[in-house]
Amino acid sequence: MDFSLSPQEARIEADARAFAREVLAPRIAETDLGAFPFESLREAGRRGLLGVKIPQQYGGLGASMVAHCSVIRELSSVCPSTTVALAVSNMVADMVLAFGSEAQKASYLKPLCSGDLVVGAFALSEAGAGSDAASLRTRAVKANRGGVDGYVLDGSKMWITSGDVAGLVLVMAKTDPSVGARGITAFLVDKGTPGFEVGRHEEKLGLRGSSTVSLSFTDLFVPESQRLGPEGAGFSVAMTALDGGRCGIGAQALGMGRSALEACAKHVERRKAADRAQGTEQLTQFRIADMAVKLEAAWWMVLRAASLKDAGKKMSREAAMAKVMGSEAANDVCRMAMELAGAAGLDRTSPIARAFRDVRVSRIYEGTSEVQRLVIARSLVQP
Ligand code: COS
Repeated sequence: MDFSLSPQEARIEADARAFAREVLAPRIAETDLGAFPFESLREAGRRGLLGVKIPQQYGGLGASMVAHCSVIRELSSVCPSTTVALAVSNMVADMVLAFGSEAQKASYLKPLCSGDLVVGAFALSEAGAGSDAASLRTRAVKANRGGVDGYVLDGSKMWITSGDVAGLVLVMAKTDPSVGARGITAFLVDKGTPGFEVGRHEEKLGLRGSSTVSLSFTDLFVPESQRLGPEGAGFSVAMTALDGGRCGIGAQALGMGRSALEACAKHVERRKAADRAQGTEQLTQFRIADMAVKLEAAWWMVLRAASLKDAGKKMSREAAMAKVMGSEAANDVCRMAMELAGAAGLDRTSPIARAFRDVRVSRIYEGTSEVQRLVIARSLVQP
């Protein structure tokens, strides 16, 4: 088994590293204070990073899931806030590619990849439907407006990444509330559609530069041409998106873990106690080694899930495993880095403090650690 990157993947990873260094790094302070990274995302679009897996004919890089995860890890090791907006946008583009009609691909993929739509957003969660996503209550009712067949959406969503800035929102709504998950349908909703309203902005512990909002839809009409996939296929669209997304969150968390480890290693090299560098103490060395082992092991699991996706195989379980392992390893590493850095780690602007704050949500969003364990266990224990 060979998990080394292909020449194309290695080039894309190097390009992502250069983008992170040249574009993201100089803006970290303002992004961490809550400025949405419009300019960085625009530049990401110019470099193809908003459509890593999208074929070149539609404006993307036409690369693999392995390349996508490598990009996400590189970018999040510098600016996880920008990375989450970029990752969700890639996920929305992937769904348009996988489930969209030719007309939908033609109208949305190029503007998503170039950044003309700023980013895409994914609207599944609701106040009463987080982990139990199938219980969502947003309704989509068939209607004809001005001679055009379509649907009227009513309801609200919560915790929507980039929901206020996105030019396109992928919305899951119930077309048939009597049949649970099978009654959910996916819709492509353009920013500015009458009836679309942005609500509260969340004040988050970390990922401060990523915008997280609630959305509400009131008598919002979408023509039938905006339905993504058949009626009733929306839950499968959402779960397919999340299979890829979860693998990406593993990669994202590991990028943050890597930045915490690197900052911590630098700190213990410099820090002296009783005339000896902290990094020469065996206790410190063992901890640093444990941190590196956790990150490396989890990265191999991300690559395994990603390569299954590239081979066109089902990878829900492996994506869940990669997310549990990646996010929990990275949370452990950031906590251990905090402990080794002592008071230096408490500086709010230090890479260690930032990673410690930013990484926490990786165990929560795109399915909590508990949801991932449910997905894994269900694949092993049949009812
Ligand atoms: N890919 C494609 N289809 C899938 C799928 C997947 N990974 N997982 C489930 N489905 C399909 C099933 O095949 C089933 O279809 P049929 O009824 O036609 O057989 C349907 O979806 C319902 O599946 P299931 O019964 O497993 O759904 P549950 O309601 O039990 O939900 C969990 C399962 C908990 C896994 C799901 O609700 C979930 O992932 N919750 C977390 C949501 C989340 O991550 N939210 C974060 C939003 S983004 S921040």
